[in-house]
Amino acid sequence: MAKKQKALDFQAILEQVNADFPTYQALDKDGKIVNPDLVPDLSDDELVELMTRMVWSRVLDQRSTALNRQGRLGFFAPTAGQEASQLASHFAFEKEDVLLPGYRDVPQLIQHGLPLKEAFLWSRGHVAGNLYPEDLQALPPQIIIGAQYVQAAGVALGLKKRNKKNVVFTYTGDGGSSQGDFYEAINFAGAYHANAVFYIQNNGFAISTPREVQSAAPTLAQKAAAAGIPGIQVDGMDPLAVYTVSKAAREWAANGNGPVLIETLTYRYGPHTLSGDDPTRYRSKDMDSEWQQKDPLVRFRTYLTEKGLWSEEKEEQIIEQTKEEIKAAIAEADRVPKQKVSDFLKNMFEVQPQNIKEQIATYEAKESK
Ligand SMILES: Cc1ncc(C[n+]2csc(CCOP(=O)(O)OP(=O)(O)O)c2C)c(N)n1
Ligand SMILES: [Mg+2]
Repeated sequence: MAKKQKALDFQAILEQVNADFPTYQALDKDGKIVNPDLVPDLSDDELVELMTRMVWSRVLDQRSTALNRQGRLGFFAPTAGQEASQLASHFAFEKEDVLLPGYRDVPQLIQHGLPLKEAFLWSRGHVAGNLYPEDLQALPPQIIIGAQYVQAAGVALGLKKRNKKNVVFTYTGDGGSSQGDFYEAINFAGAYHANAVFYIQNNGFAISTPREVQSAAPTLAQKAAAAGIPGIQVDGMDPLAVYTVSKAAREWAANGNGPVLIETLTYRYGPHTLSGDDPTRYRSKDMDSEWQQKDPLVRFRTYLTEKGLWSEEKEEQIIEQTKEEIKAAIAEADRVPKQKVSDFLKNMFEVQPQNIKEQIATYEAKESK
């Protein structure tokens, strides 16, 4: 009898399921290299460019927050804290790779080619914010949690069937990794060995729901196992490790080996969105400051300064340039004529059904008065 019990050792099975998902890190919070094998092969110019984008993103976050509070912007999901997770991952992809962002992934979308003006129009809910340049390989940010994963699986299969060496890359959050769409997508993409890189940006919270109650799994990366694909957890505050892991995952997927799931451990300093969330109700000051010690900009700044590639003056210059860029883009967005209801209705269908035609006629009559 005792022998039978031994044959069914669930504790051992559980330990096996939970084993081997370490956190990959190259650069620690003090800006020191802790794993030379994970230091990417980037030129000095590329390293500077990556830091420039991260500083740009921090400024965009600050200015967007201010513009929102002045009533000059619409929807905004803060990104400060997630710069390495967002910009260092994006840095590993090619322009022809297809980006399927979530609502918090606007910085990657702009870096992929969406004009800033259009990003602001999207924030305001203007149809013109969804008219993408022909050569922009991306869909608009997804608001439905996890839905972009299913779309990514489809796009990835399309790339595979057309023998493309490109990939789709998509982002969800820790909360998103509990959605049915998440599992369906990684399973489908895995079954077809489709060209996809799936990100879970684990920032510790789904609005106010802490990561600990989101799943019994100790890592979200291990969810890959059930889909038969590689899963990896990376320090999402470390731009070097995020880049290295992303680049390798991209290559793996582009070469027809199937998808990869990457969990980035990160934190959003701000509220969930600027639509009324108060993070002090579910996060402590201690927790905030613990994560601020891990800040991706601080550690990358230290690393680059020690290499003689960065200075305070350089950073100041980038901050000023970004502010100017934002000022110009918001002014451009202000010059776009206000959206009419008829414009919005015309945007919905290529071939309009009768009821939509009637609604367009009704609104056009009102709008012409
Ligand atoms: C299908 C669906 N359910 C619920 C919501 C409401 N909602 C918006 S954001 C959010 C939390 C998402 O958290 P997470 O995936 O961790 O992403 P984060 O916002 O932290 O980046 C929820 C529940 C939604 N947009 N879509
Ligand atoms: Mg989250």
